[in-house]
Amino acid sequence: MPRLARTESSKLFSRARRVLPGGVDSPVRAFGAVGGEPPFIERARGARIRDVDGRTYIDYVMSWGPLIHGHAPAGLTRALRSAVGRGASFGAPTAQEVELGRLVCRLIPSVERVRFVNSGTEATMSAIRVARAATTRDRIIKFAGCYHGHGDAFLVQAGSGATTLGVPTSPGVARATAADTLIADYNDLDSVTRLCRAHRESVAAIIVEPIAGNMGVVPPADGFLEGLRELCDRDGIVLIFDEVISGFRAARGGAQAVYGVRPDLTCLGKIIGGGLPVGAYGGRADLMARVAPAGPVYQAGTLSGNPLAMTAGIWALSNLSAPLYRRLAALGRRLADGLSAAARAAGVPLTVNAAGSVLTPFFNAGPVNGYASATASDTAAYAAFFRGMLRRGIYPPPSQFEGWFLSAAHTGQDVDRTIRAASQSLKALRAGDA
Ligand code: KE4
Repeated sequence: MPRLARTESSKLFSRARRVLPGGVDSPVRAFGAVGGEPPFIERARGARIRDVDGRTYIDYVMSWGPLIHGHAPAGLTRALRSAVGRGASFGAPTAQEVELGRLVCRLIPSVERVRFVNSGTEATMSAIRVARAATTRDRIIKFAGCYHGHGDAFLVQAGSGATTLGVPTSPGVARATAADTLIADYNDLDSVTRLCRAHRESVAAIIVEPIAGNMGVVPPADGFLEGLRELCDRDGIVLIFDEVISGFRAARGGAQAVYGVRPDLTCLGKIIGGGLPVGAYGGRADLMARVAPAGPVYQAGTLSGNPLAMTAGIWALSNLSAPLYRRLAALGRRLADGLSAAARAAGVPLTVNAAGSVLTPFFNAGPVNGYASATASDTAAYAAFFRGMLRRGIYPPPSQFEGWFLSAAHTGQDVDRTIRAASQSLKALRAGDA
């Protein structure tokens, strides 16, 4: 049997593993949960990515959410080309930070003041620090399966890559730190009420993804977010919405605009930077007034608010329009309905949860409404389905517990081609030859 020539991606992956842990800079990219080796991407445009071996794919990872306008939109490229000639970073105030800050406060009314950082992780780490300072309490409540970045306080029953790789509670997190992180069940208000009662006067914050995206997509049950708001008002707890995924994705005003629940602090990322590294936290003026140098809560960052990233964020947020969200929602419904129909025709149990332009097909008879039901999904079936889609030129997230993202660049034809590929992959799965 002649040896297959090694692909350029495979050669790169071998070299990568000699210098980068696992060959990647973020665990989920290594395909550990779906088998095989990851293609190394050389370039992208619109809804398509191309790997170093010249293969192109319709992309549903979209850099894990930031690229609501698609890859390399012409306007963004022009804006960055113009900005880069004026310098990448000054470590000094710039007009661009003010412009993006005003945009964020206008789009998300609960955000009266905002601080830019460089990642969603920095945003959530900083938000709980503000909450602890404001309440002089130490404990936080998070939800099993929700992911808020890799800050120590959050790597307790975390979702996303932590769940994907089967390490929802990471080694290296100090026991004392983990002890201050209390775990409730998403969409289960009683589990939160019990923790608040048991730890009365010691809970500083409840942090929640208002639309969960890191156990796969799980929308909030009716009354869940309202119930958290009431609990926080009753017990003097800071309510933090981690809208790193849902911010500017669920609607221009984020999930809080969709559900009409006003958090005290909001964490943002992904779309806010248009693909460049930007995170942000913000909210009530009285809370944010505690952040240095206005107040004593220290938080800083060399590249925070740098003019290149701000330029990308300004372009990304300035080009969010009502017609864009209507079109994305229609595409999301078309893809969700098509995947469900393909699974029914193939006789494969599948539950598709969708929230506008982000969705997850769970290999699970359903319903999927929390961490327990999400993690009961057949991850081996997802892995086989994933490999079938990749072979057919579709690039979904390499994990059952992530969202599939649509963008302004995806077309109805892209979605129909994706559904055809899914139908073939599901039939092959059912026949046992995926
Ligand atoms: P970053 O530090 O990765 O910018 O943001 C952390 C974060 C915070 N909050 C939510 C709700 C998030 O989804 C994330 C990061 N999302 C994951 C994927 N779901 C990033 C992908 C990765 O880890 O490679």
